[in-house]
Amino acid sequence: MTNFAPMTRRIVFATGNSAKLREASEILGPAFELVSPASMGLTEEIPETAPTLLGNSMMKAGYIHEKLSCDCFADDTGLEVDILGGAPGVHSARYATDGHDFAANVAKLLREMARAEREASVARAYGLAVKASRKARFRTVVTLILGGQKHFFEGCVEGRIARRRSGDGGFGYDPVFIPDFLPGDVPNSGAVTMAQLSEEDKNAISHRGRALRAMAAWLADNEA
Ligand code: ITT
Repeated sequence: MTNFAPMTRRIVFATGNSAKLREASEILGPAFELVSPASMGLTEEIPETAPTLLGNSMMKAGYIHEKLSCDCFADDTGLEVDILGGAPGVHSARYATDGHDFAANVAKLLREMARAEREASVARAYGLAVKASRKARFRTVVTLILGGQKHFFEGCVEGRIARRRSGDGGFGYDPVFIPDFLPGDVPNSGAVTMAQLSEEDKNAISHRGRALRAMAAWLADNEA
């Protein structure tokens, strides 16, 4: 009997964020070997100046495809907070500073939300029907470039923003994001943050997990 080893797809993930790369490798599993641009000698920052998540994910994947002429994918992720009118959204990486300062971004988010809640309570005192919801969502848009053609995938997780940080897993805004549901569609009654989940549990419910599993399923269906 002949045994065929399962094929591994080698593909460049157009990111400079090592936490994302690790998560994506876990989500996609051994069927994929993810390669970072840095490991191919491309160490400059990949531009992401578009006004939308879709535009930025296309820009990042397009940049790597142009430089390295290879199949690749990129994700652009934003945290959309209702009381902030959808901010920080596409500006999530550089919300507080020009760099990717996770702690400063979280501090600014909590400050801005406290300010918006104070404004809403003043408005309500004057009889205005102003909502002050801490509801939020992470949204990821993935652009895959395969044989020069673009394909798009999206993933989203609904939740709310905690009043203080908890947990040291994950990265970015995870310590203040409370997903509505835990794996298995279990309601998150204990207000567990994304940073308090194991990597496996975060990936099972996360925006990135959903978008990348959709990409992997599409590849399995559309390729020999
Ligand atoms: P690349 O563009 O190089 O991939 P980045 O960190 O700039 O890395 P994004 O623009 O997609 O990535 O993400 C914007 C920010 O959103 C990111 O810097 C984090 O602060 C936050 N973020 C992204 N994914 C997240 C996640 O899974 N959990 C928590 N925060 C996340």
